[in-house]
Amino acid sequence: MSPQDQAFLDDKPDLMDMGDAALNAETPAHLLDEPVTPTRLFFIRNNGAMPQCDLSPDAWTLRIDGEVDTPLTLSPAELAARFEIVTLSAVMECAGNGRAFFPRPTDGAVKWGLGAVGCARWTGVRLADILHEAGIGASARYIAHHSPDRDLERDAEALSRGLPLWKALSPETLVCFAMNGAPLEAVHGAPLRIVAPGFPGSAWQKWLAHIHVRDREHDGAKMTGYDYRLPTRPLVPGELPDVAEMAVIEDMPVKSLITAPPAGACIAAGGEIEIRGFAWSGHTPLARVEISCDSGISWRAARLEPTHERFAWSRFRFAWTPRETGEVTLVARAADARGRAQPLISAPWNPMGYNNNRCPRVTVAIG
Ligand SMILES: Nc1nc2c(c(=O)[nH]1)N[C@H]1C(S)=C(S)[C@@H](COP(=O)(O)O)O[C@H]1N2
Ligand SMILES: [Mo]
Repeated sequence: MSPQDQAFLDDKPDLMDMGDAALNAETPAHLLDEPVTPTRLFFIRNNGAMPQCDLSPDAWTLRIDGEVDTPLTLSPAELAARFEIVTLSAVMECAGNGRAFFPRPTDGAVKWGLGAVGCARWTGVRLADILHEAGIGASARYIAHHSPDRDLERDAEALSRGLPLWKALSPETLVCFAMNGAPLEAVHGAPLRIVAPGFPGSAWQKWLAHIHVRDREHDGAKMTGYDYRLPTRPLVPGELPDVAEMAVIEDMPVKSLITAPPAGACIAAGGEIEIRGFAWSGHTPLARVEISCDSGISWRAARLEPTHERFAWSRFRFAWTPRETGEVTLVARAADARGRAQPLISAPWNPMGYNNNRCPRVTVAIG
């Protein structure tokens, strides 16, 4: 990490440095105990070096070109003045969250545990409104995003991802300028970033400077090969399929997180405690959460608090009175409206270790 990266981290003492060459830091699970994750606790994931240019809104423009009728160049102030301003709550999760829990090792530099996820309030304008203003060409299929952050090893963009046109035009997809009611911080993509609820965090392009509308899937940095892609057929763990058998991740799986009690807590037998946390899913709505207080042998339904926002996470609560002393492993299991539940051991192995939505567990001591 550069001294500049270190200074950003020093500002966020609760985050855990992942020890990567770029700035990557996750949130301890027990600190994710609020419906809206405070920005000081929100994980940071950089693929390369922080941009070295001026990130103030006054110094910034967003260029929209490619398969459009009228290329546009707009400042953040013009965006906010010209289009309807929208605020929504949404979970952002890195596709690599949970990578550390694949039983067989995967590639992918950052071995995220549980905390490369958060739920924030995002404010911006709809990407669809901007694209309609530019006039979407008949040949448009995909949009490509470009930013000034650079790769740490090669003279190249660090990350240039994009969205299929259907997602670019969905009402929840934003060009965002504020997070939790304040202008975006530098580490979270100031002054403009993509918000693409339901897609992995990698699609939430930070420091967005250029949108190029294309007639085919984007092939920018970390769009091709094994990056942010899953196999289209089941693999034997360790197997490296042909890259033609890999497809871009366009949806996040159902998942949950236990935020209380914290792992390692000592709890008195006979007293009631609350097991709680959050559950969420991608484009298929969340349906239910179950809790096991015996390592996954028996399960009971948790109370799920309704959320009025489609892509926010939902609080679950479960009252529990431990009777016997000893070590106990608590497990949560969420399922989506298509009946797909979190796997107990691991999600299917894949080369880069994406989308491991295995059931979260915390082990506590009953005394
Ligand atoms: N320009 C740019 N955008 C980016 C990245 C990046 O390295 N460069 N990382 C992506 C990834 S992989 C994730 S998970 C999210 C993390 O956003 P955050 O750092 O605000 O939590 O940003 C995405 N947007
Ligand atoms: Mo990510």
